[in-house]
Amino acid sequence: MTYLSPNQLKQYKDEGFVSPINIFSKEKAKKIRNEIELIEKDLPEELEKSGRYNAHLISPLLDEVTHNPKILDAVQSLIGEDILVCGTTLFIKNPNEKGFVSYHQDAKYIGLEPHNWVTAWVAITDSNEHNGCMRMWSGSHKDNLKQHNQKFNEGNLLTRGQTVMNVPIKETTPLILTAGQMSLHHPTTVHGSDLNKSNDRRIGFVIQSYIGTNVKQVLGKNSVQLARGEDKFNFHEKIGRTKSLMDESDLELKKQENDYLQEIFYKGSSKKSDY
Ligand SMILES: O=C(O)CCC(=O)C(=O)O
Repeated sequence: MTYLSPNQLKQYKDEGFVSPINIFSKEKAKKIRNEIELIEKDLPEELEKSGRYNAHLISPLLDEVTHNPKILDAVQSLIGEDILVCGTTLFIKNPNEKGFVSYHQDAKYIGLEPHNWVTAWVAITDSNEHNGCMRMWSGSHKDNLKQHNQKFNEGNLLTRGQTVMNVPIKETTPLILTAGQMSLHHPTTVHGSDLNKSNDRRIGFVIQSYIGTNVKQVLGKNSVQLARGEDKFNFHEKIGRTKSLMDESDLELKKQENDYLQEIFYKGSSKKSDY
């Protein structure tokens, strides 16, 4: 069992994140990367733009990561034993592209309430300061949600360029991970990431997020998978897990889920004037 240790729990409580946590080997990470790249080769647009959401529905290896018992043990330490998977996102930064992520709080736009949920960022390649790893504003989760300005900028990997202003970037903590490790962050921790200045891709597979069964989607709807325990609330429709790579019906399900997600993102946008 790899439930979080008292020190790790303290780090999460004090800083709003815990990292690094070993999950699988570098060799396993390479196999997962190969599967992602096979999908990109066979279906060139499938994982681009809004297609980068919910790739676990069409990739058996990403499904395996999403339901990995070591990850779930750590998540259970933070949100309890009844756990749903609400979605996943691939954050890929290719070399020589202008990809970055503006500083934001996930809870500002995802519509999941209450905040009994956590995001797991799993490194499929090494992730470090040179290739644009995530950076966390330690302790920022203790304040309320902050104002986000909408700053459209070519290269911003966030849909609407949601940006918290005046982040003390020099004081933020880089989450340096080797392939096969993960970090966990709190819904209100301010975080972002810089450009990839290396010669290789930086690939993060993000379970966004693991939610307690008591959590509702207040901006729209999205389906979930039961990851562990029991769902006594039944707030969300349940979907199954993929059995084969790029299955036709799984591709359709992924499209349906990603359409729901776009509605959530844009509903969030019109409701809140600061987006
Ligand atoms: O991958 C990145 O650089 C940012 C990811 C992110 O914002 C998140 O996981 O919430």
